[in-house]
Amino acid sequence: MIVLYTTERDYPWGTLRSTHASKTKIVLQEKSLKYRIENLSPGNLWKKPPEMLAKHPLGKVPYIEDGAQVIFDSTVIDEYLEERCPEPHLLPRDPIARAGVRELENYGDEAMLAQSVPLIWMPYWSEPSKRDNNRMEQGRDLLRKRDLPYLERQLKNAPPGGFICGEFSLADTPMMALAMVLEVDALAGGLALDEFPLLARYLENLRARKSYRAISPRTKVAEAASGGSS
Ligand SMILES: N[C@@H](CCC(=O)N[C@@H](CS)C(=O)NCC(=O)O)C(=O)O
Repeated sequence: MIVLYTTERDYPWGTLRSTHASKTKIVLQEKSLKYRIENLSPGNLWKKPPEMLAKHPLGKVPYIEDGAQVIFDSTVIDEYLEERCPEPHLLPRDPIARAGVRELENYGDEAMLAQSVPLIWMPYWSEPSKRDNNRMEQGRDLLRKRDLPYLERQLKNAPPGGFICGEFSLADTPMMALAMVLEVDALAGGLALDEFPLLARYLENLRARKSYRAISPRTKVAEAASGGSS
């Protein structure tokens, strides 16, 4: 069975999860792979204890164990899972379409999950009185001005299928994490999506997917600690 190392915690304002590990959880769910969660304390991401550094040289999550094999980095893990268990396909066969999926996946990861989204998401791991609201607003601004207009344009030109590259693919996995973050942020009166109608509908499509239940802020840690049938 695959073990997914991540960070998840229940709060009164929703269950929070590592955004990058959520990308991998979605792939495990979409492929109905059997897995269990090893839930690390969020403090380990700062302390980086030796047992964590032994598995991931940067002491980040996610990493997985597949038998004796340890694999780290959400994108690397997700492509590994795609190769190990190709059905259902999350990468198209056509090389150009495949490059398109990887571009969007990379944008989601490098621009959003590594830059704009943490400015909003990290403060939610603290009590409301300890949150840096200016920092959160900077993150929302970056989304509003750079990332969401780009996604709205991509959705306008996307092939039919309802997702960012047409059929559901690896490109949608960081957007699932975005859907999770914006769901929590909306409860706190966060970002309005009126200027981005295609994106608003797309995020609802993502939240309606069965796999989203495993990362939904409404799903408690204990309710999504394992999954899969094969
Ligand atoms: N490129 C890595 C990024 C992973 C990452 O930044 N994970 C965050 C949690 S969502 C983390 O571990 N942060 C701690 C740190 O940056 O040291 C991946 O895709 O897995």
